[in-house]
Amino acid sequence: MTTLAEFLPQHLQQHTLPAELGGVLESVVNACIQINRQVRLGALAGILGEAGTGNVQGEDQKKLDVIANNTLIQALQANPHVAGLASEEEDSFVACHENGGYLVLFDPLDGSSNIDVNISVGTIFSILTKPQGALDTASFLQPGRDQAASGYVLYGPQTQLVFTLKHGVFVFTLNENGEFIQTQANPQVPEQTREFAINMSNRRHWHAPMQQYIDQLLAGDTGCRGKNYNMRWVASMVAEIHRVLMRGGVFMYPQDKRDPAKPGKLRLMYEANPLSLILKQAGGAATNAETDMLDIQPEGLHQRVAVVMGSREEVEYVRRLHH
Ligand code: P6P
Repeated sequence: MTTLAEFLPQHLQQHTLPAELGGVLESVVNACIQINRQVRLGALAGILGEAGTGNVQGEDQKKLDVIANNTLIQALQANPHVAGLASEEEDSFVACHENGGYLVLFDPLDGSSNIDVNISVGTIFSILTKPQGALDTASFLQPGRDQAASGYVLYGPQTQLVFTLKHGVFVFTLNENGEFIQTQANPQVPEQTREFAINMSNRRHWHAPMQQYIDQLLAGDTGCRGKNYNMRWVASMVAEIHRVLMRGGVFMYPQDKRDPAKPGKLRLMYEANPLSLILKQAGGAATNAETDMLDIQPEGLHQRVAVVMGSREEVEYVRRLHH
């Protein structure tokens, strides 16, 4: 049974990765262990319900959104190798240590609408190398391909940590002593799938190619795809993507015709890029339906993007329908 504390130094050395990168990952993980304690207690800790505040996304914040956000900010500000951080919950980036070599972006508690009804939520993180020169917003606007590391913690029936330092994907499960124990190495996303995840209630708002694709899946073995499909929708991206990583599937949040200026609901920097890197490292695919997700040049910290990611065969099929 390998603990994270045993695994990380070996992995860093094996791939000649900086110890500081491991230290930044550990700061994120330690914050998530604290968040986990609050999530698990729920009402017993008096942390369910609305915080009575809103975030830059125009969303009402849950108490746990604020707690998770503050926990991560405090943990990262305490690490001298963190030059700056950007949170989905914060208007702009937060400068930390001038000589730090890394930037950390995170969605502190994704899927938080599920918290009050005891459905899985997660923390998503992305670690970038800080570019030379003064820190500003542009320092964070790096394509997903340039991430140094990314991952998530899923607060589900088990609390699991999944991350990549771009040399494979590793899965750890939190034990009763509060230690992450490695439980899987290099899961691979199956190339084919019979499972798709989408919020069907938005069908009338999708563009024609996505409507066409989903209708083909719903036609099952009577349609051109020649096989029956199953649908899942948890409304918690971390839970969906973990399922895709473990058993395949295609997760989609398409562009909505109602707002042509808004390419999608999900955030490029805090959701799409970190989770796309994980899936790509595990043999999956990720696009905005047109372009490889990791090639998109970000234009803003809170940029939104359409998302199609998971089993390669389906993602490529969707991409062809959009060309
Ligand atoms: P909808 C959660 O709010 C989130 O950002 C993702 O975790 C999730 O996949 C999606 O939005 C759910 O969106 O429109 O179904 O509530």
